[in-house]
Amino acid sequence: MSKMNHDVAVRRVPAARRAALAALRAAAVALPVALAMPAKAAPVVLLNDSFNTENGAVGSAEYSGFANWSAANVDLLAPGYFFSLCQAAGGSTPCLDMEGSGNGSLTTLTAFARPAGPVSIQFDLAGDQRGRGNNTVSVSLVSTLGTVLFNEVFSLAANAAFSTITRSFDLLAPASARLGFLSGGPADSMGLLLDNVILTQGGTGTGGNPGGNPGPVPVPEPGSLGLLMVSLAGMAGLARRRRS
Ligand SMILES: [Ca+2]
Ligand SMILES: [Ca+2]
Repeated sequence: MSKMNHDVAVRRVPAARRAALAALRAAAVALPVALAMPAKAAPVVLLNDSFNTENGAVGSAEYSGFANWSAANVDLLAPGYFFSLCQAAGGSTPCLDMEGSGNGSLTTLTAFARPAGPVSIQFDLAGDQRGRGNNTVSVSLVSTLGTVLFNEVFSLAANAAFSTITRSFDLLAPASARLGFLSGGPADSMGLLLDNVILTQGGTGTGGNPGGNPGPVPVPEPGSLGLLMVSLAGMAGLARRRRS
């Protein structure tokens, strides 16, 4: 095609057709961009504590020698001290009774310095297994400056077996924060049972069962997926027009 003929051809293309072609060209450009988008960052496990090796796996009342936690009024339930309660709740490894001689507390020794972005807290919680009601556990993530970044109070029936609870949320700003568990309810030396605490940056946890399940497989963001579909449709349309 000579330059003159080409210019004439361009002028004869209706405006709507030119706009459509421009959109298709844009989509064709967007396709490699969509494919080149980095995969969603893999979750980073900041803490994964089964309590299984505490105190040489020997149960202890008012245990405070935790590897990862400062603690008060928390019982380590393991062979030698009421391990049967963990088992009654469906567990097979040491767990914690969140109420020792009084309501207890656990706070991570580490203040986790985190950028803004998603954070997940996961843990297994069970009833006290001794017929006591109204026991609670308050779960919190509190910055070293005292800002409460997350707080929720959980309550379970006395006979409730372990269930895995996961909470995910976004840190709106960078923070250095500690994870804490605080029990409440009637002071009767019987509290909710806790096990398998997992703190994750950037996604959900790695599974609450002893041994841990693989984390969820990352899927493309809806935004990039939509862009990809638009691009593929555009390429297909362009190919059809070239054939016709
Ligand atoms: Ca355990
Ligand atoms: Ca109690």
